[in-house]
Amino acid sequence: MSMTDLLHAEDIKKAVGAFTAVDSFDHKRFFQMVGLKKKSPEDVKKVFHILDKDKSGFIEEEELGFILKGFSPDARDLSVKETKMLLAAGDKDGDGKIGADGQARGWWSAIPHLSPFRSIQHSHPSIFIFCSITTSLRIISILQRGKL
Ligand SMILES: [Ca+2]
Repeated sequence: MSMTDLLHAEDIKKAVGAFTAVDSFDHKRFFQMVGLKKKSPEDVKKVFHILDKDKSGFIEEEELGFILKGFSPDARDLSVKETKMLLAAGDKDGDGKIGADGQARGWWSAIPHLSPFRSIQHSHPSIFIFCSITTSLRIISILQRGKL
């Protein structure tokens, strides 16, 4: 699977073109421009796996430097400064790499429907409603027993 199977080539071109100047990279704007914001969590994971060149399950610092090339082969590499900032934004547990799920939330938080709660609401509305109701009932029963 290639990036253009998931995202529009025209969006990729525009997004990559917007950050050609060194140190101008803004990951939130980039992910939005490239169309990730409109994608399902499954598709975002597919994009993640394309960027994970060595298939380690993580996007390590070396891979982050070439992230733009993952979208478009003729794009520039990120500067050391941009790479560090991008890593800091996505690496919430400080292990020096970005994971596909929880650890990527710093990045994906730029994509509102991908926050964990919203993603359940989005992909499994009935489960979401069920969980909301059971949680509410539990809170009510705790309150009734005066344990809160
Ligand atoms: Ca990797």
